[in-house]
Amino acid sequence: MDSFILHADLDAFFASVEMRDNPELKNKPVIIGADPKDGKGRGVVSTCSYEARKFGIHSAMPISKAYRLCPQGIYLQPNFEKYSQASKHVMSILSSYTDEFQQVGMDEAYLDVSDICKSFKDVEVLANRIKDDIKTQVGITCSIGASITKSIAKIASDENKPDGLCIVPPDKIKTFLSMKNITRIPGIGKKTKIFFYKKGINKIGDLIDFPLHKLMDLFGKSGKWIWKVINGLDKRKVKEFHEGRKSISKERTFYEDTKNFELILSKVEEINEKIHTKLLEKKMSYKTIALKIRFEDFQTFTRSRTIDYPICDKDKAIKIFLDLYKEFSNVDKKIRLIGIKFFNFERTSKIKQETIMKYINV
Ligand code: TTP
Ligand code: MG
Repeated sequence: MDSFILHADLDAFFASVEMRDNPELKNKPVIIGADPKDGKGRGVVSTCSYEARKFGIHSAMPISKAYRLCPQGIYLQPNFEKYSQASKHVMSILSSYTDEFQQVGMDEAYLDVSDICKSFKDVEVLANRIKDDIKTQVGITCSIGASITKSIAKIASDENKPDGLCIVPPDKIKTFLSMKNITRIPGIGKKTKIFFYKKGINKIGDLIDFPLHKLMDLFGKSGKWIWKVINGLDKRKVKEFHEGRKSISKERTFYEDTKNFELILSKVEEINEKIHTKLLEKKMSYKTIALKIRFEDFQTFTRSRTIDYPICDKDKAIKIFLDLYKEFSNVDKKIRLIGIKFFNFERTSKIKQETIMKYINV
């Protein structure tokens, strides 16, 4: 069975946040980076708006060169605190759709949505919903690529930027790749590309039908990787990432807003189960459980309860959750998102565990 993988990448990220916060900057060439000091500044461009890109400006370009290309541009120094907040907000939206979520850097993430989608039509609906969520809740746009592997999803997210969506089903992968430069294959950097150019290979299409052994003869390990990417056989998994947290929470945005209690409960049970597997693995207990609920009109509530002693018990957790949920059970609105969170952790010490085990064995 093929997987359905999404890759989301924010558009002109730092510049988009600045444009969101200052509408006067909209549709203008905005350049984020070092101070240009009337063309004498040192340092580089971090990123720039799509309007600025029309002047030939791009990330990592010396700011003095950017200034020469577009002296009328609006030059701003980066405000990392603000970008970090926007990034966290985006990542919390993305990870609310599935556990199979992997953040890469500040503005990119992969999602394996095989559990939620059964066809590429479903993938399209979901991707548009995610794009809308980010637009309305964070106020910036992202581009999404979707396919059956991480590498093709990543190449696809770049295809229709900004605010793009590009879906590449397995039978379209070769056509999609054929006219693209060889450097679009993840891992084939600027240095390796010279090696390919020397052999007369420029576009992916130049080697698209090469059998594995020929690619390996020509390019060794890189050849094998290229063959896997081209043939949709890059099996790298979307990795979860939860290390070093003070809390563990999971949320689910429903595919469609719902009032169906059984569905809501089954989602909560599913995420509750997953969190407990992790907590048991890490030998962690918690004292506080919180519920998060968002209705169709985006009204969002959280409620929590702290108990006197640390536990790690999924049935008790559900009981407490349902108790907290009671307050909302008569609200006549559909639910968009449901979440559960655990914090106030204590490490379940080895000694304590052994004692418990002895007690149970008696
Ligand atoms: P990118 O996703 O590479 O670029 P972007 O989001 O600005 O534009 P695009 O629409 O093409 O995706 O990088 C994300 C952010 O990381 C970017 O907004 C600024 C920062 N960055 C730098 O500071 N220096 C760099 O050289 C690059 C590439 C990015
Ligand atoms: Mg980006």
